[in-house]
Amino acid sequence: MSKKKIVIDPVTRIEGHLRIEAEVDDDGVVTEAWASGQLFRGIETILKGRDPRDTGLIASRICGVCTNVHYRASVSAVENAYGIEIPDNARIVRDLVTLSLFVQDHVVHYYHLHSFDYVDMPSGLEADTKKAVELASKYHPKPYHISTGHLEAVKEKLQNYVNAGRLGIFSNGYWGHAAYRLSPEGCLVHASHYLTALRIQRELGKAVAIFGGKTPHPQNMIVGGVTSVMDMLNPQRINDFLFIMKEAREFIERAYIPDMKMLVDFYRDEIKAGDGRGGGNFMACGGYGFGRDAKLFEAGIILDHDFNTVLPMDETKITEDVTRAWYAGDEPLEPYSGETEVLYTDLNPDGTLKTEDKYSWIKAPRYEEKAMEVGPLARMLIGYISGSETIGPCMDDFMRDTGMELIDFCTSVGRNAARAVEAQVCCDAVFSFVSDMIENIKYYDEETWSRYDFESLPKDAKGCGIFEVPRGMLAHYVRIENAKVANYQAVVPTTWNASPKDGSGLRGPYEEAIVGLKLSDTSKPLEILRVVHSFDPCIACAVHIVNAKGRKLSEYKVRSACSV
Ligand code: NFE
Ligand code: MG
Repeated sequence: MSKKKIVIDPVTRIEGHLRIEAEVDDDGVVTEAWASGQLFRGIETILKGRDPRDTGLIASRICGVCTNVHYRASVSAVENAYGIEIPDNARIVRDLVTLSLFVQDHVVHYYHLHSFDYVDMPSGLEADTKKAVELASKYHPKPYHISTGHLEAVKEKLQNYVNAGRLGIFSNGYWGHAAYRLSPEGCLVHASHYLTALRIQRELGKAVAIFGGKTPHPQNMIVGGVTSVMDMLNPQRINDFLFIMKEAREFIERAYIPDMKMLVDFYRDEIKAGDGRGGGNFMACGGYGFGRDAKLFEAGIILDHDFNTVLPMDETKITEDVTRAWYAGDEPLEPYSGETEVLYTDLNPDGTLKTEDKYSWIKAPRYEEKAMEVGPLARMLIGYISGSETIGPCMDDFMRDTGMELIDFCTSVGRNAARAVEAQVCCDAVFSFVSDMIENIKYYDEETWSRYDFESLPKDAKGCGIFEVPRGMLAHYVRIENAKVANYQAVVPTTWNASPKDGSGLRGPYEEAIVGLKLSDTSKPLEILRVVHSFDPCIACAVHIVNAKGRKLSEYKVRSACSV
């Protein structure tokens, strides 16, 4: 049987620069895959030699999508190194910023980055608006902004774009592809919510900025606490925040979750076929405490899709392997002593990856030598199986209404369903966090910063900041020597999910999830895009190149279309 190579470079509608190569047999089945991060990150190197109190602002620039999380992880790593406990209100304010980001990120990901892998948008023009209202009403009694009048207006808007030849960013979609299943009415409902989601995500950006100061790259954190004191004590600011979150909650309940149930209905065959199923290892560190003992996310490990057992997660078992990445070193290293020494070995003369050798700027993190999937799916599975009172009821509702089982979530469509459920869980939790904060303030606990004297802190220390962020578990590790940063490593969610193979040849999660897919048209690998997008890649979290003198370090050629 002959094999051919499919190259997708760049993968669009993600953050950053990702290349996928896949080997396909005569039946259109993917037999091997390689995921390659195409640019170098240098932030870890830039942080060396800095004052530990400054790392947050620099690390923040790792990414402007999961904005605030690298800032927070970095500040937390330094606090952990020095043994500084932050006040309860500071933690809540940090949680409010991060959780509103979760919701914004998830809404943007589904509607604006990913939905068109499932929604054949131009076919929405053929929809019968009355039938579209009936369809949407199957999934919620009061669907968000769905009436025949509103849908006629959406159709007209779409038609105007098409007539004017101004499909813009949509013009290169695989419209009409045989793998699309959603009816024209389903497409129209999605197109309508796509437009509404533009406004909702903008409002959520404001919510992030209320306590964060601005977004992207909020500026409200310092080692020891937060600076958003006036916002926290101003009832109007709290009210503005709650107002936006309430509006977002409505959108999630009446648009996002029902649209996801509709997607499950139309793509049930793909779910049952296991399209996009990965290796079955999941990991989460849990966190976000509220009330007395309750937690939003649970920590744990699931191996080989065994949903009867959640094993404890031990962060000391994490290593990074660079055998197949463009760095020097052939021993897996624990992150405190991790190295970022570039060893670029180039592509083949024909421009393809050296698939037997090094082929990515992304390192390969492993947990006890296993590749692990992180993210909303991992969190929802681990939380559900651990009996979480925050996650359990939302997952139960979704499973009851769709007939989905836990294994069905371990697919491309299922990852999206888990993400939608998580958006609901996060939105609900925000209200409890605000109540906790108001309760503290009511009893005169207005502390937002733990005082410390930098000069009397230890000169040598090491610490880590590990917590859940929209795409999975994020960890920053700092080693301080002589009151300066001696070594810094960030192990980022997309590093886990998009990792290349390791020294033993074990595939990363994207690669594992792509292998075995059957493509209906190898010249338009829509099924591969569905898998990759379902993880919500952010390669920017793994790609920074900075040279203060503006000297050219390397030249990269980016192809503008998918080539076969
Ligand atoms: Ni750049 Fe990020 C999130 C982090 S990604 S988007 O969520 O950390 O891997
Ligand atoms: Mg790293």
